[in-house]
Amino acid sequence: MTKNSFKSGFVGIVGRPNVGKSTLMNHLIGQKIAITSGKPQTTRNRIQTVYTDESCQIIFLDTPGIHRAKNRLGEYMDEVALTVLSEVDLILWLVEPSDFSGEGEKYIARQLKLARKPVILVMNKIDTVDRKELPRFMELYRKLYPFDEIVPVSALRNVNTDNVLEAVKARLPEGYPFYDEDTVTDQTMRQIAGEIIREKALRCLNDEVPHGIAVEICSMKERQKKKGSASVDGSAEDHKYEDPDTLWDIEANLITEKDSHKGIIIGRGGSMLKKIGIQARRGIEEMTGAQVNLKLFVKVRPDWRDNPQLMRTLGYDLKNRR
Ligand SMILES: Nc1nc2c(ncn2[C@@H]2O[C@H](COP(=O)(O)OP(=O)(O)OP(=O)(O)O)[C@@H](O)[C@H]2O)c(=O)[nH]1
Ligand SMILES: [Mg+2]
Repeated sequence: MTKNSFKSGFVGIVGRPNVGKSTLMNHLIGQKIAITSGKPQTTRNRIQTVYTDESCQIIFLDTPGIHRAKNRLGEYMDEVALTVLSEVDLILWLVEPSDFSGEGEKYIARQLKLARKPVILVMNKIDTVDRKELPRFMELYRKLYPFDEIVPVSALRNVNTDNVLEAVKARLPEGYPFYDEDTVTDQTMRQIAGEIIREKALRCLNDEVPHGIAVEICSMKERQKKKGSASVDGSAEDHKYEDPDTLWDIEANLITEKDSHKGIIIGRGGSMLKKIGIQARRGIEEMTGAQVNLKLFVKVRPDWRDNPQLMRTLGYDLKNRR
């Protein structure tokens, strides 16, 4: 491989909350790394993933949705997203297909102008509208910013996502790969496990409860199962695991801001916590390919989203950004 025949670079995925940034990134790399949910402000940190083929390597940086922050965690998330604009070779601005563009869109357009990078507008969720409307929506966005290209897609239904890859490839600089071809993400198993637990909590809970949740992995240890022993829960379904000899013991805290939320998270007779725990265990088993023994506890940390010290311990630290 010569340098001239290969392209590589960093691509930031930005936009308002809930427009499908993480869903798109997962589809582009063909693996679920970033968690997704129907609730806005799901992604809280920058999440790097790597796509490699024979002609290019694209390093995607998924970001928190840019929004009007209501607490320090929100300010942190906006800062993470805006910092990415200066770190990348190319930007994907994701929007939903509509004729609405408000202060949020104008703010993002201003930040893009300051960044002075090539920008591709990705109009996502086209499965939710009449296709005949798309040219009109695109025209409205074209007035906001001189995009290098506009690509309509449905990340959820995997429609046109190859066109995003092609549009990115066409604009990547020539260069060597930054990572070996087996590298998929910068996230550790511990971080991904924590995010899977948070995703299940986000999806199971309603109203304002999910936004105040954080996950703390207290311990995550791998051990060899004793030969001939049945599964921990006695189901003896070890054949379903890719790695049937390994068992992960995980203890984690679901952190919440209010005592009243603690009761909701635990649920009647512990039913909600059990539901979140079962879904999270299955998700982590898919990720590790091995059996998981997950113990979940609920802890109250009043107003942690406005407490820089607590935020840092929960993984939201600009100086040591993950
Ligand atoms: N109908 C439809 N829904 C989609 C599409 N892409 C994503 N979604 C849904 O939109 C919701 C938000 O998706 P995410 O990928 O979490 O959005 P995000 O932009 O990463 O959100 P934040 O991390 O909160 O900024 C989820 O319920 C997705 O299933 C799409 O193409 N069509
Ligand atoms: Mg996201």
